[in-house]
Amino acid sequence: MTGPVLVPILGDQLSPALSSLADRRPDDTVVLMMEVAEETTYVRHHKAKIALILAAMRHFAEELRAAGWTVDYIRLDDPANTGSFGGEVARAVSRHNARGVQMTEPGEWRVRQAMEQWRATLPVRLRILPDTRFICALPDFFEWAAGRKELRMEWFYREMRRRTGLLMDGDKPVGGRWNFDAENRGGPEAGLQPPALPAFAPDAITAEVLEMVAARFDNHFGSLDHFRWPVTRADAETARDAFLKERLPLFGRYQDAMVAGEDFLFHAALSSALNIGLLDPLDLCRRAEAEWREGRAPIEAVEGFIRQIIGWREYIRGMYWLDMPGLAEANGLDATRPLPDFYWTGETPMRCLADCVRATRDNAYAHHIQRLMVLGNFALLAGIRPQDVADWYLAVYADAFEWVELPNVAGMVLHAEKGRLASKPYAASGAYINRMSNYCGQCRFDVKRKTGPDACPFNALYWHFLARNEARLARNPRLAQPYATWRRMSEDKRTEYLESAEAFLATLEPARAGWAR
Ligand code: FAD
Ligand code: DLZ
Ligand code: SF4
Repeated sequence: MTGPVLVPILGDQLSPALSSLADRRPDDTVVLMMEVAEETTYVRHHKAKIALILAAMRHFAEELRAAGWTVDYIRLDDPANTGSFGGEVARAVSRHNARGVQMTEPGEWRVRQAMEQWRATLPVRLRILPDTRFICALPDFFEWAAGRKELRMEWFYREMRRRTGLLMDGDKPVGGRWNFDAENRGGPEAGLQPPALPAFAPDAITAEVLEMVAARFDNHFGSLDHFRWPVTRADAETARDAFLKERLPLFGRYQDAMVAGEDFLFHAALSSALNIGLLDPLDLCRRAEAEWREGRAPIEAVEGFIRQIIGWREYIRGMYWLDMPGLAEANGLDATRPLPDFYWTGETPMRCLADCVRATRDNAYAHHIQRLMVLGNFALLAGIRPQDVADWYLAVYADAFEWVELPNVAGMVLHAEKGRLASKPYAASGAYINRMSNYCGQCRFDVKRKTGPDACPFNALYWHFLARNEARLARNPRLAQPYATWRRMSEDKRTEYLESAEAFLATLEPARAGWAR
């Protein structure tokens, strides 16, 4: 074959600096972009997630064409579309008489496995290059992890600070501390008024995608009425600049707060733009650092934000590739309950959960503490099957790709890997949610009551969780105090907690089949 080199670019690889383009010349390359049924339905993604990715892909194709690249763009409704990456790459190789295929490694294990199979079937060589948009290359992460007994994020994060020089004074952290987390625990103070997110009116390309998604994916979860995500690099940069100016200064203080009806608070809402390649993580961190150096944002906000990106985001990605494929099957706490239906409908008298599901349905977004301490905490305490929970998170969030979703769900939230990512499960009773939110005042349950039909269900579920996992968790030093409290309770009190939790669990309706897959 004597034609050009084919460079397939996936829906979360929308960066002009992609490694697969770095050594290519436009006159000897065809870029292939593919809208394929398999990717739109391997879980039944939120409508807004599909719209985001397809609209961003179509805009990126235009961006590449304007820069001189030849782009072969396959649309979902093309009658010849085979519906899979593999089928479309094979068709394109033959259509262009391509002499080779060159790609940046994909973000998901599933796709990587499929690509390895293509090597046997494609008539030309397939070259797979590392994804250099991440700050820590995978071999470096594996080297960091090798031989360590405990793979704690905090140690990795310090390495990344040293390596990037972010918030460093020579070899010392600025302000004399690595971590300002203790200053980041502000609750929902009355009158908290976060600035609105910038709104991007759909242009003709986005409007066409929204119409197609509404018609074709009508039976998928979620609403398109509030579609707000940036789908071009220019809009993502506008969203970034608005965050740095208007919300970053208070990001740290209210990072863990939850306010009913305030869906974004002071969070960045930039994860989808980062994950699909419209923003560069290191560039974003350098801009955040500049806000602190120029006195426009306090250190606890900027350090907290940078930690999420060079710390958590990079660490989570490394852990995914380190622990796959076992991570997808992990169920260290033997949780077997099916996902309750209210995760899809939002129909539950528990105000906190109802508001988090409502926000998820409206925006394909919930902020971190809603995902971790409300939706995730409930799944942990109620013993929901990790694979059901992971499918739900993968389907419902605009920023969800398995490399970032799965370690957060299975590792952080469900303790399915028995503490590899978190030294203790993030289990909490209603008191935590009450402290960090204004949900409980609007709830039919009483957060102060411990048992009975009017008591906040999180309270009895918390003890039920600890009791049923005693053999697995009681030796964890970080749980010594709650287990000591449990053992000090009278037999009657313990029975009351367990019976109250059982009575509540018996009311949960399992999700109707077919929502996620
Ligand atoms: P901010 O709160 O403003 O944080 C800034 C950035 O830090 C985010 O944009 C994100 O890139 C990064 N970040 C923060 N926390 C994490 C984390 N734990 N892991 C990785 N990156 C992080 N994030 C995703 O991008 N995709 C997911 O599918 C996803 N699933 C999650 C599932 C669960 C159960 C939990 C607890 C967290 C999950 N997260 C996921 C992490 C986090 O909740 C989101 O990144 C964040 O809510 C995105 O909103 P934001 O941009 O406003 O983030
Ligand atoms: C999530 C998604 C969706 C919904 N649709 C497409 C698509 O049609 N074409 C495409 O290239 N990518 C899509 N994606 C993103 C892919 O699922 C993602 O690139 C892989 O999972 C690898 O991370
Ligand atoms: Fe949630 Fe319990 Fe508070 Fe109701 S009382 S909002 S269920 S934590």
